[in-house]
This record gives sequence, structure tokens and C-alpha cells, in this order.
Amino acid sequence: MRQINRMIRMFSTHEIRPQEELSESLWDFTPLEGEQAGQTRKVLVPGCWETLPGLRSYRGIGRYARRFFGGGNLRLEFKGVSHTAKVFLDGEQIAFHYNAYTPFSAVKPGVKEGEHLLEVIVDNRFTPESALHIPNDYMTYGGITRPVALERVGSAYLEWAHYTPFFRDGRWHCRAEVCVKGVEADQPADVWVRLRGKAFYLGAAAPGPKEEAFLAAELDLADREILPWSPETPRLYRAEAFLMRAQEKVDDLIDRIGFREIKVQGDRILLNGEALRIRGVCRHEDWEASGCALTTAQMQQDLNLLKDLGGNSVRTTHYPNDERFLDLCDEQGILVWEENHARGLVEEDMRNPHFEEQCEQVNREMVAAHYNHPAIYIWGILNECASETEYGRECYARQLHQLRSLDQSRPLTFATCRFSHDRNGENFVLNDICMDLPDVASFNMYPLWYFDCDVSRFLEQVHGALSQTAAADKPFLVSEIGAGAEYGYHADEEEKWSEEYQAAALERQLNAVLSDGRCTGVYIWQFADVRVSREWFGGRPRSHNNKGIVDEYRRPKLAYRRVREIFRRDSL
Ligand code: ADA
Repeated sequence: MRQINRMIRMFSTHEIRPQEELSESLWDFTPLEGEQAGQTRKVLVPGCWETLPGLRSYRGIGRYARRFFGGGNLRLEFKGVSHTAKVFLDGEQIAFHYNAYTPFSAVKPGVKEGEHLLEVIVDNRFTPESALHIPNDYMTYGGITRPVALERVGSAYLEWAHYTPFFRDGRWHCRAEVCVKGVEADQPADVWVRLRGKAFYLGAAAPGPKEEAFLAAELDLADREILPWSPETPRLYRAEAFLMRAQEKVDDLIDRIGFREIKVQGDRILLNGEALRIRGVCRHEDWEASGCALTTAQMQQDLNLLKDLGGNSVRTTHYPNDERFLDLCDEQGILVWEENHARGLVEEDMRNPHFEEQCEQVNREMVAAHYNHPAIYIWGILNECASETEYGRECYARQLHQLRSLDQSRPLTFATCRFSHDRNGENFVLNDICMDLPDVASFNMYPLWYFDCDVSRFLEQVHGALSQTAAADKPFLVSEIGAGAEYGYHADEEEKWSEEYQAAALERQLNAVLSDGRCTGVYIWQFADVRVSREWFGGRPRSHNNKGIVDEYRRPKLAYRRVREIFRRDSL
């Protein structure tokens, strides 16, 4: 097995464990339904089948297959399959996974050396079993949409290693927690972590087959040279966990960490003691030419545009993102609000018998995979779901509790739109009954788009209502604000859908929000135009959500320039 993994992350995660990328290569793809059922062709993985001729609107099942050479205890890691995957090795099913936006793996011990057939049956249909992928204001694409890796592991391997830096007594410390997974019964393996040139022994682990062993330690780095991570100086350090047997390294897991602490103090979010000021965009993983399977070049192009705008943050609406994107954010000091996968679910949707278990899984997989990214400063859940109902409240409380138990180092939030008001924005009533639950109060609002109202007056009413709740003194974020425009449609500033109207609306919206002293910052809805699922709502022109400040090809609209002036001024 070759040691090639440069397309999976932005750095190598193993030097000891043999790893080979199975993506960035051609696979056989066969739609199993519709007009092209049974027709096999070569496709590049990762990719979305909607980009293939004749399949732009294919919602169904597809089979992906390729052969590879290898043997031993094989571990396959899929960074994302949209949205349901059944994985078969030489005809035997070895994994099932639901949800496009989190990674999963499968281990098959004792595979004989030689050529093997890997098949993935992918399903992107909206069925009753799918509580989170439903017809929506974004597209659920089909395919193996993120990288795939093949690894060879021993009798036990490192499943994850989490690092929590903290500042105490004038210097940086770090807590490490490691999960070792068993494959075959064996003698214990010694678990080590190396950081800043020092090796720390965490203990011995001997998990049985399919069992997990957890080891943790506070690492006394005794190191005053460490530079903290910040948006201005995004310094990353290599952290390496490894297993030893008979004085020999038998497995490793390499990651990068940043020394920074996030705390909520009064109505501010502090990064290493400094109050954050968010100038952000909400971004879907979506480009016209590639669907949700973005290349690193496309990811970086988006970040280049964000930096050009004077922005400093991305909200990963409405799901966990590709790890390469998070790596790029770590390296460039872009703050990330990462959220679990859910958008606009009403109580009935949340009562789907699969909802809780599917959310629980996304939360768990999201934190397990993304815990170490210093760029992620906050976790979000359940965008615009039923936080106005008692049942919804139970779900919010349960999920926030789950996230708190998985990660105590970041604040939590959710973006609400559960309020009502008159057409002119007056008589604002907050219907949300969950404001006591998050650490940060976040509001999605559309004055000057879905209704006409002075933005400052609207904010005043929001604050008035919030002051009556347990969130009165919490940090406040505008998690969405914006207006629609069709690229290239020019008209009077008064005319909705024109680039002129969008630019003028965003100018007024951003000026009002950024001059509101109570506000920690703003996320524009949205960065780029995106496809919406055809089954969702016919009221989106071109079947796209057109509130992007660039279009789906990244061509800037007039609003781009206006936002750039405002964000740049604000960043001075
Ligand atoms: C919501 C939602 C977004 C998008 C937006 C809009 O607030 O969170 O996903 O649908 O509205 O364009 O109306």
C-alpha cells in the first residue's frame, strides 16, 4: 500500500499507518433506476452524479465500484457519501452510513493479499427513513462526494486523538484524550502523544475486537515559546499520537492544533481574552460545476473571496464541512461556526422516529472528526427548527446537552427565526422558548427582504424581546441577513431581485447591525447562489437560492463590492 494521502487533508495524517487514497481516481458508476438504469460509465470520485450528462436531476440509487490491491486488517474511511451508503467488500456488506456530511469508516480484519472489489451503493432519495435530508432550500446531491482512504491497521489502532489547549499560570497546557480501537485480541499497546518535541505516555490499552479504550492526560509542556493561534497569527502545531509495541511504533495519528481558548464573558465571545468581532458569510458547499463535491482549489477560491471582502468568518450552513476546508480555515485564521445538519424542520419533521438518533449521530461524528480545528470557535445546531414548541425544546435541550458532554471548550448556539411581527416589522413577538439553552443568542432576520422595515428599528425590537428572556445578557449574533438578486439583472434600486436592490439592502442591513453595540457580529445570507432541491419550493427563481453576493460561478454581484467596502471599513 502506498503512502499517499495528500488530497484527503491538507497535511499527512499518518507516517506509520499505510494509507492510500482511493479517490482522485476513476470508479465505475451505474445508476440503478431511471432512464439510465444499468448503464455503467467511468466517473471521478469524489463527485456528484448531478454533474454527469443526463443526470442533473437524478434522485435515486447508484452503484460505485473499483478494484484495489491490498490485504491484512483493512480500514476504509469515507469522508462523505451523499446521503446514504452501503459499503461492500468482495460482495460482503461492511458498512452502512446515513448523512452526507460526516465521515465514517469500516474495518475488515484478515483480508487476504490480492485484488479486491469495493462497491458502494449510494442513495440520495427522500424517504421516511431520512429525517435530515429532506426537500429543502439547498440541494441534497448524490454520490461519493468527499475523499476515500484505504488503510492497513494492526490489532488495534488510533481512532481519534483530541487536544484541548488551556492557559494556566502564565503558560499553555494541553489535555489529550485518545481513543484506541481494537481489531483483534492482542497484548496491550502503549499509547503516546508527542507535542512540541516532547513525548508523553498516556498508558497501555488493550481493547478487544471492536471495543474502544479511552486514555487521557494533562500534558505538562513547560514551554513558554508557544505562540497562540489567532485570526491574525494562525499558528499551528503538530500533535502526534502513536502506539508502541516492543519499542516499535505500530500506529500513528497526526493532527494540527492551535493554542487558543474560547470563552463567553457577559455579552462577548473572547478568543484568548480578546472580544471577537464577526464579519462572516453563510456558505453552502456548492459550486455549479461540481455540486457539493468541491476541489481544494474551489474551497480556497471561496476563502480568497472572503478575505478580499474583509470577512473573517464562515458559518457552515447547514451541516459539517469537508475537513480540507476546515484545514484551510485553520491555516488562514478564518473563524468557523460549524453546525450540525438540519434546516427548517417543523415539529412534525422532528417527530420523525429517526430524527433524534440521526442528529445524535451527526453531533457525535462532527465533534469526533473536527474537535481539533482551532478555527471552529462555536458549534451550532438545528437551524430554524421548532424551538417555539415544547417538543422542539426537548430536542434542543437534549442535543445541546450531548454537545456539551462531547466538548466543553466551545460555546454553543442555534440560529432561530421563531418570532412573529407585522408586515412592517412592528409588534415583534419572540415565540422561541429555548433562549435559556444556548451560550450565544443567534437570530436569522430578513428586514428589507421578506418584509419592509427599518433595520435598526427591527433590531431594537429584537433586543427588547430578548431582554425579557434568559438570553438578555448573552452574546448576540445576527446569524443571517441578506436579500436576493439575479446575477446580471439590473434595474432601479427599488426593484427586488435586481443587483442594485440587493446591494442597497445589504448596505443598510450591515450598517445597522455593525453599529449595534450589543452585537458580536453578522453572517450574510449568503456567500454564493446555490441550487435548491426541486421538490422543495417552486418559488425560487432558477431553482436557486439567489441571495449570494457572488453567483454560483463566483461572479461578483454589485453587493459584493458594497459588502467589501463595509467589511473592510469595519475591520480597520
Ligand atoms: C433561512 C434559512 C436559509 C435560507 C434563508 C432564505 O433563514 O436558514 O437556509 O433558506 O432563510 O433564503 O430565506
